[in-house]
Amino acid sequence: MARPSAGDVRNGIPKTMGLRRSDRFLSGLNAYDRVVFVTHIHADPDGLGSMFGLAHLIETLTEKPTIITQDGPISRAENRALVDTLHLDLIPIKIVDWHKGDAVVMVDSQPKTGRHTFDENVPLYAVIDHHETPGDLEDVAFIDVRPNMGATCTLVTKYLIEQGVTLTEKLASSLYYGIETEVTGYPREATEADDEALNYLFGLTDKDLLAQIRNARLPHSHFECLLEALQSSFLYDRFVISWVDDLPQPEQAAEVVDFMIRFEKVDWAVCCGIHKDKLIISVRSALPHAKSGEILRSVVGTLGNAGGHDRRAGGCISLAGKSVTAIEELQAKLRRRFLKALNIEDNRGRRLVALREMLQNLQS
Ligand SMILES: [Mn+2]
Repeated sequence: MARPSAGDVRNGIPKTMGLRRSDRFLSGLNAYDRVVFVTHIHADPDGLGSMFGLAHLIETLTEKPTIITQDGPISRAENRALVDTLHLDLIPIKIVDWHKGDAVVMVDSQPKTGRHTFDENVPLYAVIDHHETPGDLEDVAFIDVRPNMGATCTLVTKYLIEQGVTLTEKLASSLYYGIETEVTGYPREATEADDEALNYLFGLTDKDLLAQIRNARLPHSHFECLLEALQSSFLYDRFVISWVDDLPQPEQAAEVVDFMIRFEKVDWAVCCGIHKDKLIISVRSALPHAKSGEILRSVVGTLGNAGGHDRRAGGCISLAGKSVTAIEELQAKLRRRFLKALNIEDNRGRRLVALREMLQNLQS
């Protein structure tokens, strides 16, 4: 039998007592006047779909108003397309006027993991997530954290099915895309529950809209960033590390590693890049049970924050200074720590594209 989740234990109500999680989630809201949804900085489709799905659940079954917030910019082209084509109404978290009667619901993230810019002292009613990265769940009344699920949107879809709520095309498309983006890649980080949710949602989606989101048009900076990453990539055994000096958008580090992990000669891809006063790190692995999140957390250590899943992880480090030496030292430190964590000999590495070839390309 599956181990009970933190939610079951903390609330002292085993599932066998018949109260479904979605019932407990909804009944706990009685004490509040309004529901405010928050997700991690630079929201992704899983966070957006989860907020949108739960807001629909609450608005259908209760009289409570809901607001969906946005923490920091959403810049990845597909994620922008999701917000724009579905006309998601997002309130910048900076302008949220927190009320005493607010039930704050955090999805696809956990408190005090360095992934939020709003006041850490704002009390949370619920945390609904699937990350392995432990957050501070003290004093959170409702907890449903299931790291065995591929997506938070899967949990939300289950709540909606349990409560018999009818989905709009727009909502089904957003939940579907939220799950799809979390379980792509190989090996898949998906369970039967994710596939059941995808199956359920598929017939309800707007396929043209999904195609429009998946094939979102890319900005010039996307190609510049990829070129810089390719030219700076070094291989160490089956590990490739790429550097981008100036990441125009923080999510581009993830786009680089999504691309690099397809390389047949590597099992690990890391991209580090500087965005404003932060060093952004993104990791992908092509190995099953790779524990990328844990590895990245050990590599970053006290330098910053990190977390993630088995195959995918992300982190960031606040830069004290942006001098070339300071950044080079940090780069060297991270590279050494990655190689150590992955048990790869720290030799000189070799360039993915030889310098001579780069120069020849420029001359021809
Ligand atoms: Mn997620």
